[in-house]
Amino acid sequence: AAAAAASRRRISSLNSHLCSSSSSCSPLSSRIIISERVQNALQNNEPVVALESTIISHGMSYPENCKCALEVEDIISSKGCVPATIAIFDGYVRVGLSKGEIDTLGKEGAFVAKVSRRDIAPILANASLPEPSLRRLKLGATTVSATLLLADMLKIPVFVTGGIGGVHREAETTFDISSDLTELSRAKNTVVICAGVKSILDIGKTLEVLETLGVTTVGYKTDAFPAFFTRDSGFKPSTLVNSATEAANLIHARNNMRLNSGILFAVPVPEEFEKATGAEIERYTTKALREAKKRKISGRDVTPFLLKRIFELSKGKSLSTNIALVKNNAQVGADIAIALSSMFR
Ligand code: PSU
Ligand code: MN
Repeated sequence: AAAAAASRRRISSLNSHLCSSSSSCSPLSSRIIISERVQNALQNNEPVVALESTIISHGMSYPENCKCALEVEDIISSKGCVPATIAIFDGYVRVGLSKGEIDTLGKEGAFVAKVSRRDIAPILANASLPEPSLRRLKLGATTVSATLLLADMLKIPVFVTGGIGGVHREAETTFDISSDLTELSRAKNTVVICAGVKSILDIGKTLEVLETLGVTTVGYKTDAFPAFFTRDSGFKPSTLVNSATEAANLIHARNNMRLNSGILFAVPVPEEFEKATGAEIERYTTKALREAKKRKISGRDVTPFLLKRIFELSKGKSLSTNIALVKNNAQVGADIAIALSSMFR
């Protein structure tokens, strides 16, 4: 009860932060609990970097997932920013997690729901069930789409992840297009930092849909759009920046024009990690895609299945590249968050 009261107090003071700059504003939901550290940083306009939790529960295996999540938080902290990992626990969206909570998300894989925008209300409502079942879980890991909409609500300027969802290969028959793309088109306060789009997806179609949705795609120090495990997908982003300061200028121009649409920064994996994987990963991807089709895997299970199979087939090689690029993205995200916050000092 004391914790709930403290969190209510924090929310009401955060509401004044959220409402200070615009005339049309709605107070924050009572279903959101923000850690004290994140709350203080937001109020003092210190740089905060949001992080997703599906990458922990469904994107990597235990214990590497938790180790990676904590190391990413440390990288962000050591740069002088505040990390804000987002997930859903027992009826509350939680922003800023403890080590123990991150461990739970990583360990309880099967008992953690993969939550995109459409799943937020049901999982919050499940908290009132006397007994949760496998189909109605209370613990949720948020995807890029859910994390982005929550970060945007809280005006957290930067959100770092590994790879985003996109248009799946053969989407012309399956219609499988990640809600990450729609959410990117809506994000007016938060930008996303990723390592491009995995070739489990159709990268060309993904970029076409992002263009249609009005999302600015930005190569970070490159004019090649990266393909997650490799530095060049063969496709081009819509623009490029050569530094965190240039990135902050771009974000400022977007905000200043009130464009209300998203920006996706794509940071290529550092070269030394690309060499280890490239062509080999493509073979495993093709194999994993064939298996998924044969087993009739669909809906939200597709992406986790493919990621898991590629990790297995590459015997962990793809995992070490994945971890390296997420950490690299964390560095870049922190730099951009710092450049942005120094513009407003
Ligand atoms: N791509 C990755 N790693 C991931 C994901 C995608 O390389 O962990 C996760 C992210 O959380 C992303 C989600 O938001 O998968 C997309 O799922 P879907 O394709 O079902 O929208
Ligand atoms: Mn999908």
